[in-house]
This record gives sequence, structure tokens and C-alpha cells, in this order.
Amino acid sequence: MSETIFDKIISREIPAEIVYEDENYLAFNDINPQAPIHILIMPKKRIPTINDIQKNDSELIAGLFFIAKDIAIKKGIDKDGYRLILNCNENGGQSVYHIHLHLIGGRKLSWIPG
Ligand code: DGP
Repeated sequence: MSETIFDKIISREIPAEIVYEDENYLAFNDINPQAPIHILIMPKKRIPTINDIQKNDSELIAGLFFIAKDIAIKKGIDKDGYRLILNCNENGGQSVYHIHLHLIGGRKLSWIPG
């Protein structure tokens, strides 16, 4: 499991616009936003892909969703709606191999993804 750019964001080697942080999680604005709100929420624990999650990560993974909805409420997009995306591997469009949930909102999103 090699280090990714997100480890460098956690350690503050690389700057990011941090939206939320606690002992186990970090959330920050995506560098290439696809909507007015595009935030990445990740566990600090390095898990490369969703394929690598273990039973004992259950609480940690669930926590991503609680943080996402709390941020959505804080940003005022909970009522209008938003999308949560977790890409996996090449066909899923994953480019950084440290799992992260995309929270995307602030505009009407189309469906289905290309
Ligand atoms: P994914 O394709 O699901 O692995 O998403 C990776 C996202 O990470 C992509 O939307 C762009 C974002 N990203 C990549 N490098 C950086 C960075 O250095 N800073 C920030 N804030 N976001 C980054």
C-alpha cells in the first residue's frame, strides 16, 4: 500500500481547503470541482479501494456517510439533494488509491454517468 497524494494532504505536506477533520477522517474541497459543492471525504486510514475494506472497517466506512450528510446539511444542500460517489479501480474512474467519498451538489445533476 503505497502513499498517495491524500496522505500528503493529511500530513499537510500539500495544502487543501479543509472542510472537516477529526481523529479518523478528513474532508476537503476537490481540486477539480464538478459542481458548486464538490468535497472529498476520506478515512485517514489508508485503504486503497473499496475492494480492500474488511469487516472491521464497517464503522469507519459508515462514518463517511454520516460526515457527508452532516456537511450536506451545513452547506444547505440536504433538502435540494446531492450525490455521493465512491469510484473503484480503473473502470470506476478511480485515480487516487485511498478511498474517498465524493459529495457533489449545489446544482441539478444529470444521470446516468458517462
Ligand atoms: P477519484 O477519481 O474518485 O479517485 O477522485 C480523485 C479526486 O481527487 C479527483 O476528483 C481530483 C481530486 N484530487 C486529486 N489530487 C488532488 C489534490 O492534490 N488536491 C485536491 N484537493 N484534490 C485532488
